[in-house]
Amino acid sequence: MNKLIITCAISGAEVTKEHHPMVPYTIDEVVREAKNAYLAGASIIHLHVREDDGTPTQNKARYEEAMKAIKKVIPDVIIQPSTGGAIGMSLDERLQPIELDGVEYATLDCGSVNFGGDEVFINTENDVKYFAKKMFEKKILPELECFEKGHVDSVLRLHRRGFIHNPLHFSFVLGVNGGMRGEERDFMFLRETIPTEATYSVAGVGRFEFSLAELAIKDGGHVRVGLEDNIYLEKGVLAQDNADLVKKVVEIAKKYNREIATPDEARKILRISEVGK
Ligand code: KMH
Ligand code: ZN
Repeated sequence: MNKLIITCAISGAEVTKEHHPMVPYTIDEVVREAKNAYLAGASIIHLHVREDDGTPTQNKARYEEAMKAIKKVIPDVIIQPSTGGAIGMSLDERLQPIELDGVEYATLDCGSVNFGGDEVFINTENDVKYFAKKMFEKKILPELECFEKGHVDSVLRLHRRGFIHNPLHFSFVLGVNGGMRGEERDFMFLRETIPTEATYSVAGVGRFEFSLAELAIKDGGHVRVGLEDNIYLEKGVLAQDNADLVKKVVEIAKKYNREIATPDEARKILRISEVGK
């Protein structure tokens, strides 16, 4: 089977140090979490940045500082900045990190979803087209984040109409409060919908993190874990840090004889060199 790409979502915008003390805020903490996740087996770091006090920001200069600091210690890692940012940010605020030189990959959120309580993460069809165009122009691979089946269908429609381009790499983000659950049947429904030449990764939120990871590993898909999505190794047992979550995925992968992709192998699997052509 193909090698397994592990993405680590080290920081997020919603989880805080009150939830888990290893959620990184400062640049030093971001580097620590990225480096340890990489050493544990992650080839991609999904990155949100914060001010030192923990406030989420999409500030370009802050991203630049974080990305340079990460690359200094792990130069070959793929850094995937978030263009989702935090709820309530404007589109251009969210897009700031893709203006930086050297960005090869970024998230593209493919539809709106309730985020629990009164919160709605808004991504209209025109927003998706706008983000996709910007990323295509900059030859940045969009990770097509889909929180439910309608988002997948919408991507396929926009792809047929020429607004979203090959290569297609989906991320099924399941288990968000207000979104689609992450049971096996939910995973299968999405997985069977995407074209055979497309690649995909799963990001299970909360208790769905490792059950979905196992399904994807068995199926030849890829996996995202990290404190952004889940803070527990198992019920009631906090992970020590991001690397701890990555290590658990590596253990599951061994069971199914999936070798772990290096960043360069991940670039090939995702066909990053074909982006923008
Ligand atoms: N923080 C969420 C509102 C992404 O990174 O693209 C959006 C999010 C998705 O985390
Ligand atoms: Zn994110």
